[in-house]
Amino acid sequence: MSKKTVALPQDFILGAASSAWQTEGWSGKKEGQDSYMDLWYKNDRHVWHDGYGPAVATDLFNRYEEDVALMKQAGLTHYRTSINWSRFFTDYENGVIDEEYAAYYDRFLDAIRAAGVEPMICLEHYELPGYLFETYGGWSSKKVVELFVLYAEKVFARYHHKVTRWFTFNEPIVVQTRVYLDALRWPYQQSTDTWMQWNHHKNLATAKVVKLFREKGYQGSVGAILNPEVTYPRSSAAHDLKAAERYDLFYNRVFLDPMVKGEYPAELVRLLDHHGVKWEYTADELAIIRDNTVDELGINLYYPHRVKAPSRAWNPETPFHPAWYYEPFELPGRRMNKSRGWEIYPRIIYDMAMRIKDEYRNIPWFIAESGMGIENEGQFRDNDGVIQDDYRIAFIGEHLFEALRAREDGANCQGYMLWAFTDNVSPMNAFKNRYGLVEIDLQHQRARRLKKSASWYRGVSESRSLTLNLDDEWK
Ligand code: BGP
Repeated sequence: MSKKTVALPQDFILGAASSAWQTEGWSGKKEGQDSYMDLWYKNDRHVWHDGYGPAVATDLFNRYEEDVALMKQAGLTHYRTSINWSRFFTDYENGVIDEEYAAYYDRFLDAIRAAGVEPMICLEHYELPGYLFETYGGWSSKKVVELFVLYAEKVFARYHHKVTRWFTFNEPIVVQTRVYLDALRWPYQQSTDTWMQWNHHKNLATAKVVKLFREKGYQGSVGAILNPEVTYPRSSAAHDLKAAERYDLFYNRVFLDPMVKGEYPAELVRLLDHHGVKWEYTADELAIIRDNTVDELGINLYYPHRVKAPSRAWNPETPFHPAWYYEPFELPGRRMNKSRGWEIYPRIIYDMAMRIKDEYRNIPWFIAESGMGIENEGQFRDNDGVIQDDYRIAFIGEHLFEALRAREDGANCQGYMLWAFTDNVSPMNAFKNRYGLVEIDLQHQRARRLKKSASWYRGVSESRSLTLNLDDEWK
């Protein structure tokens, strides 16, 4: 059996991620504290796998002590999650804090830190308050930008001595893409204008929060967690290259450029204008974005995105959608995670790292999510009841290796975080695909059990070295 071993730099993050809405459950939640995700679940429960959703999730709210102990056992150096905006206030307009929820969060953060794990906190991981969604159309409204800044102000004031690494959003492009561009999620409205307005307001909100954090003089940093997709063209022919370049503009650079370089790509603005996409922005807003770029990025990387030039003309009755410029391309023979339908291609980590190094001033960044959701994981349970997730160990090993290789080649990659720490609730897929180092056993009152990968992860974390079984890669 051939093996190779690589060292992890001493300060390299080896962590795991999750979010408030996917774990905490509704215990203690008050009337009027629904998030957008809660509203979607309440309005459209039949699309959620087996009816599971945010209502109980992993019941973290009641079980965080147990989970924090497991963080230690899994060897995490860092843990990323979010604060639930929709539960943090009883009055979003006036910033009246829900003391009960805020106190829970105090205890949770204290426990994480006491376990020697560093918390990293997102202000929003899709937990836009339902009230703001219904009253103002959510991120369509400049009022909501102001209320988000108020929320950030209150959160920083309360927790700044417990948390130093903050992030405004997790995957800020996702909700509006699913709801307004592709109309795949409740309330199923197609409006490319609204999609772009949400994009802009989330960029603006990020810059305003960065500004606030600096003005207050808090110690630490403010970044964002983005999900740019490493986009490969089908071929090196001009029409396929253009498809990839346009995809990159609409889905990746729409956040990467304003957040890191302080401005929207001129070509993106031109194309939006050309296709009549209407979004409201002012010179003052663009100046705020220009002057307040983020300190660091977390990047979620799951699969490669492959495109080709479109083969059919656009239906003139269909409003503009970026797919005007591309069609998905499936690489014959690609290696797949069949449960999730995502291609596995660890090289995306290295390629993204080099792009950030060359095009985004080598800003500090880390892999904020990487992982493998597997259906029916119970089939891999051994006689002792432990899930033998060797496929996850191989997946992490190969992806982590690419991060370390990139770092040796000058990338400013600060670490690797697995999605997810425990199994949890995915949008719609709920508990179907299991991602965790820790199993949540739904048949036994959500009992927690470390999977084989958790012990392996701890070994890597403690030894600061990764050993890859090269034969595994080619099975
Ligand atoms: C990311 C989200 C996570 C998580 C993950 C897994 O996009 O930030 O919240 O859900 O994807 O994907 P999925 O839940 O779709 O299987």
